Amino acid sequence: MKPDLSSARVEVARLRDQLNDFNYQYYVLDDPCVPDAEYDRQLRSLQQLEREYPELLSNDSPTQRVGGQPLEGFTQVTHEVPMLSLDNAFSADELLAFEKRLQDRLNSKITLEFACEPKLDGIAVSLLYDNGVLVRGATRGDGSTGENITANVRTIPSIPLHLRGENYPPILEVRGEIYMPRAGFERLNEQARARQEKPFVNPRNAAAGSLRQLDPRITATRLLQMCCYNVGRVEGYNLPDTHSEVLQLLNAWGLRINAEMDVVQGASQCQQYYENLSEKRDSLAYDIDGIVFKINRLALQQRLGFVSRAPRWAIAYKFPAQEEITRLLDVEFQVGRTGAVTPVARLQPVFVGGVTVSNATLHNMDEVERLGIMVGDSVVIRRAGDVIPQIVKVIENRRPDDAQTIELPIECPVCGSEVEREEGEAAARCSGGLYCQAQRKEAIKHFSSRKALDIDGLGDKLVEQLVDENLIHHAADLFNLTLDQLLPLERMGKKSAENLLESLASSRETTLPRFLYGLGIREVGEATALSLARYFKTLDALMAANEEQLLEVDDVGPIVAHHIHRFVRQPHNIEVINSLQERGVCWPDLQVDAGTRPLEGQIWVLTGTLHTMGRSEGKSRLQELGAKVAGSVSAKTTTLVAGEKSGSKLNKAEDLGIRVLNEEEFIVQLFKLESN
Ligand code: 5U1
Repeated sequence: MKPDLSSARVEVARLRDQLNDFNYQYYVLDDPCVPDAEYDRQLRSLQQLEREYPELLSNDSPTQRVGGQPLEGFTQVTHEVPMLSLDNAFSADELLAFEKRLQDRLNSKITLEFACEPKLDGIAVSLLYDNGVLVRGATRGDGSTGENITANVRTIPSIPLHLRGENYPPILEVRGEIYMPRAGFERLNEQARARQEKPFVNPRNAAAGSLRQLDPRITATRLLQMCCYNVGRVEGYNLPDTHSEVLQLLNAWGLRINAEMDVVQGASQCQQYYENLSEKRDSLAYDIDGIVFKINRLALQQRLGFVSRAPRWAIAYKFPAQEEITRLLDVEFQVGRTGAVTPVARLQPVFVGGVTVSNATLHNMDEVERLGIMVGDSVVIRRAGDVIPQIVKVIENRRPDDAQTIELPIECPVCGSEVEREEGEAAARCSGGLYCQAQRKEAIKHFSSRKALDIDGLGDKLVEQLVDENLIHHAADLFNLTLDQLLPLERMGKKSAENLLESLASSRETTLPRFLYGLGIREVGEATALSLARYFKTLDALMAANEEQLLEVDDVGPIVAHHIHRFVRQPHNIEVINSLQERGVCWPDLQVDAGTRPLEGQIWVLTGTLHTMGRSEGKSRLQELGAKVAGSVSAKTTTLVAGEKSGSKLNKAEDLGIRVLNEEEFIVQLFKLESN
């Protein structure tokens, strides 16, 4: 039954307060208090009432985030108080020099107090609240004039349309950074790739592109966030004495501030903060490019004032750049274990993200084409976190006249066999199989790797030497090596040679899943090897299976079945498998009882550091219980185990409403399941 107007008004106010509280808990405090379904139910009730009583509609209602029509263009906004930029420091010495400049200017040697927080790699914006209502959102622009992006900022859930509480200033203009968390960036690029569109180069560009949309409905689909770091203008209100207290106040009014914000004494503690955050950087849910240090006392800030467009009282201590420009000197083609011929960029060495980079993979010829890259080009390379360096784009207007096109070789650069490219496949492959020395080396490296036979002391360089010296041709030859053969090798002492022979002897005893994985069959990773072993229980049964029988196995589709079937029928593979067994490689029989696999059908993901057992042990114990363990979180994930320093996977799981266990909860679960 339709309520009367006055009870509708009360209910509308109650629902708005409730929904604003939920939003605040979720987006500003990162502490969700109700399931998404509850939020949706209340939002729908509010929408229903606002439809029934349009006179109760208001612009700051949580139902009104996404506006109607696309804009024709952005109008200009003048910043009454200019939006400043920051001076930079790039070393501990420059930080000390900053402290000294401040002390000299203040004519005092007292230890200065600094507020510190990460410098987010996003877009600086200003938000204007008039009597608590968000009336304007603007980009920084040149600091004096920016663009009016109100319709777009309204779609960002961590930006309140109305300030919380009652005790806010009649006029408040806050500044901060709008950024795209890494999980949102990955999701956006996955979608772009699925639509064959060009992905964004980095989260910052993705955030900028999202804010420049004329249609706010598009912005609303992008995962954006805002963290506030300063007050531009305030009227009718006395701010507290310190910057850190101002931030707490902003937070109480419903604005998001950075959770890493801290207050420290003197440059030495600033340096400590910088180092701690450098270590934490990769595990944060968002990109940062440095730390901002600000004199905490506002009175001191005022005494120090500004030089040109930057305050004297603040500095951005930058991390080593993650993007740099360098030149593509050459492209070489490397041959991998499965014969894939990969173009590798040889670069003019460049210091980026804290290391010198001189190589980057170009993945395949599709990528070469997508980038439109030529030898001699100036390129932007990016190294974020532990991720391998990527060439993100070519600076076309710097292309030299003698730039050369990159061509896929017709013959394998290692063995001279024909290079083939199957239809629908991005990779080109050397057709030489185990005749190709490069493929043989990679196959042996894979066979001895940690997840396969785990042969201690047999590094990549040693495998290469052994193959180059013709001491081994395939994996089985490893088990015939003698001390006399090893001792003359480069950098091989007697002790290392003896240790290697010992670890070879002990690695003979393995498990069927490890052995199958170690064979290096195309598309057979750890999980598939485990499923195959569980299904067939013996190697003979697997080798005798036809493609139809292989398709019965979990994880095995037609392509994988085809690769396995082909592999176990090739005479040289049969020969290697037989020799390995003749030379003592063995495993215990597998007797897996279906009753002991309570996690059958579930998909788990492990992330962060697990102190008690490590991820690899956690993974195999889950697999023993029947779970599939995946590397990334998707809507199909059943449970995420989040160890210490969990980053974007945790955020994504939370966004998708997936069950998350911490390390302790995970161990309790494991014990329970294993003891059943
Ligand atoms: N975290 C943070 N980023 N950031 C950027 N604080 C901060 N402060 C800024 C800027 C431009 O400027 C104020 C010092 C005015």
